[in-house]
Parts: sequence; structure tokens; C-alpha cells
Amino acid sequence: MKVSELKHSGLKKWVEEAQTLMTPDTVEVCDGSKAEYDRMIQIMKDAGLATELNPAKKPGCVLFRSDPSDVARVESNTYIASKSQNDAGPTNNWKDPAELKKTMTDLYKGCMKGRTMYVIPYSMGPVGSNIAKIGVELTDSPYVVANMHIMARVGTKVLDVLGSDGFFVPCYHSVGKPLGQGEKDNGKWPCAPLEKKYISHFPETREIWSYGSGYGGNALLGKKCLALRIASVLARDEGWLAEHMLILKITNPKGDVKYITGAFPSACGKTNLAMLIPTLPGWKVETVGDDIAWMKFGPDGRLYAINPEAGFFGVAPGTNNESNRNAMETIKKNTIYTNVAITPDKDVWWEMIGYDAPGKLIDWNGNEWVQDKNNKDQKPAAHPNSRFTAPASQCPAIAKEWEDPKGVPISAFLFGGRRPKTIPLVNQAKNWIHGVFMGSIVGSEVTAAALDVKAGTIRRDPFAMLPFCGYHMGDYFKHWIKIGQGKDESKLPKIFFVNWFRKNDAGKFIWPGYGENSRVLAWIFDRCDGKGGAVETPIGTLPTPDAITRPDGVSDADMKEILNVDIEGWKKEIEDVRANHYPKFGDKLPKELYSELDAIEKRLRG
Ligand code: OXD
Ligand code: MN
Repeated sequence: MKVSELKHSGLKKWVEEAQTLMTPDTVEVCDGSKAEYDRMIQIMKDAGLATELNPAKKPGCVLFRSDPSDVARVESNTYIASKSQNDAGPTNNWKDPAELKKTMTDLYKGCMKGRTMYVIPYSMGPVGSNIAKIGVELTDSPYVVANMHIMARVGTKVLDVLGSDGFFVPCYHSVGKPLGQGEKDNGKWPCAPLEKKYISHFPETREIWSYGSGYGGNALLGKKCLALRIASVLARDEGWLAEHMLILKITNPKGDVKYITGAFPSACGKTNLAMLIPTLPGWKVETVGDDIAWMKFGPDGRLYAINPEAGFFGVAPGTNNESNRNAMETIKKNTIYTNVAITPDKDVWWEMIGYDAPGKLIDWNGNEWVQDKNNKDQKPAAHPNSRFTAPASQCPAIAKEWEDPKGVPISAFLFGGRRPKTIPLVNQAKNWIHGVFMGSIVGSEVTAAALDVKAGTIRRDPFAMLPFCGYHMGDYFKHWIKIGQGKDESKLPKIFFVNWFRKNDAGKFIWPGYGENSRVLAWIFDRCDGKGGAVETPIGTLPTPDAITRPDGVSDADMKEILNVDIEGWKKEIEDVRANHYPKFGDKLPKELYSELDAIEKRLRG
């Protein structure tokens, strides 16, 4: 389809203006077809950017290597440009929208020279669902087009729903590397240097402008930019929730079904939990989503969730048949790999894939790499934030309801993070507001998903939304409190804090995690029906010592330790929240949360 054929006059005008500004050689409106996807991959093979993997082992799969400077989300260059700085809040990078647009307009001038501008109409959520939202991304990256084909619903069917005057979120994206006369990428991933990367959000006008990066959340604008940062603002204004949460379906041995969502900071195993294979006999877990949940109240007063995405953009290292067999099955075909290593027979390999590197690999930088297990300092073959992009429909555990436009009714919210000490295996909130308090203090040991945070330290990441909330976090907490106000609490999801990552004094994980987490999910399932052995403690409702069955290797003493209320540790936790965490949100921090803090402290003092 040509731009002139676009039926939506606002869309047509916006695309034409962008064309004048960015001066691409050609413009293409994406139809979302398989032929289009294949053509994008071919263009990138021809440009030396995509390598076809062994069709006997990984049919329909390709590998990309990004520029070493463009390997993760850049939070330092991510902006919330609301009119007032106070609306973005102290935890977002703020810029004045008019100034930022001026700076970026200068960058966008002529930025697509020598390239094609692709117009990608996309739907976050099943096409036509009343929970779904439409975005249109303009990009000069065929890599982005191909990834968007997998991660969202794209093309003509979205334009049909948009009609001649529907609402869409306009999204600009350019890799920021115009080509001179006759110049080609020649196998070099195009992007701009760090100081020219901008991932900008304009919450009042619902716009996204991204420049200079071709990687993940910086460039696939439906995911973090639309489905979280812009959607969080829409959700606040319209009374719903846009959350950084997985959605799973769990069935007990009697065949009763519940749906659970969970918020965990990046790199805490959300994808693994969403695809968990229970070790508990008779239980079944199926996947609805692994990263984002949009939730609205249904006519029955319950919260219904949809997964706005259509694919998984998962971290490869650590994914193996033990940690996530369903993911390993999902990514056997039709998958885009980025920054993993490649074996001599053109299969993929990464750290902790479950077997040794077979021979001489090519690492994510394109260099020869031979595994040296004696060298603890050997650089990894796959980048720690290397990824797979795979269609959700290929997941063997995908729930049949995953595309239900109504969404699925949620019984429980989980919050969690990597916490080696203090935080017990599982802890149920006493009520909604206590649960909001739990969400507000989520923290985790930092790993590699973001480029610019130091590994190894504990970063508080309330609701796992700190990098993804499009407005002031204090107002966000208020929104969560409001969602529960005046509601029948029996219909609201029950809230739980979980921690699979407790370590003993030798630094070893006490709880085996993965499939064994089904034991904890089973307790949560029963608690939603008011069952399951439970004791009231100063920090919340904990399982009785025998309420959760022991996996192999977990002794009674271990269990006691991870279900213990560490009074001294909690006093420190409370002190840290009061002194260092809550003050970050200034006077917008809801007083209800300080009251919760006071109440827990009082209970801890006994
Ligand atoms: C992700 C994240 O999902 O960083 O990639 O949270
Ligand atoms: Mn995420």
C-alpha cells in the first residue's frame, strides 16, 4: 500500500510530514504478511546483518549481532517529557517537551537518507479487542519491522480497525545512521553513539520519539514505550492498570483454574515462571504472557488481564531445558536471535544453555571463541542481554485463552525480586493497601538488562515499574490505592510477595526455584480460596511450616529459615525504606504507605 492510499487522514498527514523531515529514499506501508517478513530478513541477509542458522536444526531462524554500544535499554537516555517536571517525577529523566522536540527534530532531519521508511501499523492486544491500543511506528530498520511482526499484531488488519479517524499512538524511530551516496551498512549494525540516543515519551500528547538505537525496548516501540510508559498514563487517566507483569494460568489436580499475574524486575526469571513446568503432580501451568499485563475491571467487578504482546523477547543466557523447557521448544524455529554465539554448524549457543560449547564458536562480537572452563575471567560468548524473539503461539504451554479479547480474570498478584536475605519465600498481604505497600518496596539485585546500572547492588524497583512508569511514581502508588478503594476486596486479586532467591551463608541458593516454585504457587492458589495453612506475622500472612511441601535437597531447617520472620533484618528493611526509598518520591508519596510502614514497624517491635 502507498502512503497516498491511507484512509486515515491524520495518519497520512503525519507520515507525509515525517517523510519530508527524515527524507528516506522510499516509504513502505507494512501489510504484516509472511512475504513481507521474509523480504525483511532477505534485505538484512543481503546487507550482511543477518546470518541464516542451520535449517536442519533451527528452521526459519536468523542471528544478528548488534553494535557493542547498542546491547540493552539505555535508561540514562530515556525521557518522560511531560509539560511539568513534577508530573514525570524524580525517578524519571525529564526534559521540556518543546526543547526535546526541537533537539530531536534536528536529529531527525535527513536521518533516513539512503534508507526506506517503513510504516508499521500495530495493535497491542488482540486486533479489535476493546482493551487493545493501536500504535503506528515509522522506522528505517528492517530488523525492527521483522521483530515487530513477531512481538505485535501488525499490518493491514490493524489499519482496518483504525478506520478513518481512530486513535493511534504515533511513534518515530530511526537508527540515526543516514547513508551517503552509494554507502551501505556492510554488515555493521547501524546506530548512533550514546550521546545521540534518545528514547522519548510525550505523555500528554501520547507520542513516542526514539532515535539512535536499534535494540529491543529502545526500538520495538510497542513494548516498553507504548505498552508500559504511555499505557501507564492512559491507565491512570482511564482507571485501569498497565503493568510489568507476566500472566499465568494454573490448574489444580481437581481441574480448577486460576490466573495469576506477577511483577518482577528485569532478569528475575519472569519468562521462566510464566512457562513453568510444575514438579507437583497433577498441577498444570500455562502461559498467557511473560512481560506485560493490561488489566481492566469487568462487569462482575473482577480484574481481567490481557497480554498486549504477541511474542517473547526473552534473555537467552540461562535459558535451558532445566530452567525453561517450554522456551527452548518455542525458540526452535521462526526465531530471531540477537547477540548469542554461533556454533560451527550454525546453531546457537549461550552461557548456561545446558551443555558445553561444541568446538570453535563465533561470539556475539563476531570473534572466534573457544570455551576455557579454567579461565574464570573468560568473556562470555553470548552477550548477557542477548535475546530471542519468538512467536508466543509457538510456546507448547501457551494457554488457549491467551488471545481472548475479554482477558482472563485475575485471582492473585505476585511481587518479587532477587533478595538473598530477609525476604521470606512467600508472604501474603493482609489486605489491598498492605499489598500496595509490598509492591512499593520491591527490590532486586541488579543484573544485565539495562546498560547503565551497576551489577551486584540491590536496586529498589517498586512494582518493577521504575524504568517503565510514564508519570510520577508517587501518583502511580496513589493510582494503585485508588484501584482498590470502594471495591469489594473479595473480588480483588490477593497480593503475595515471593522470593525464590534466598541464599545461605555459603552464598548458595536455598530454594531450587524453577518447576519447584509450583509448590509455592499451589499454596497461593489455595489461599485465594481461603485455604492453606497460614500464620499471621508482623510482616504478613506466612505459610505454616508444613503448608508447602519440600523439594529434594531442602531440609526442614532450610524451610524454617526461608519462612522465618527475620525481625532484625526487617527492622533494617523498614529503616531503609523510610530513610532512603520513600523520600525519593517527595510529598507525592501517599500517606497510606507511611501508615503501613509505621504499622509494620510497630508490629516488629512487638
Ligand atoms: C525486558 C526488561 O523485558 O528489561 O526486557 O524488563
Ligand atoms: Mn520486562
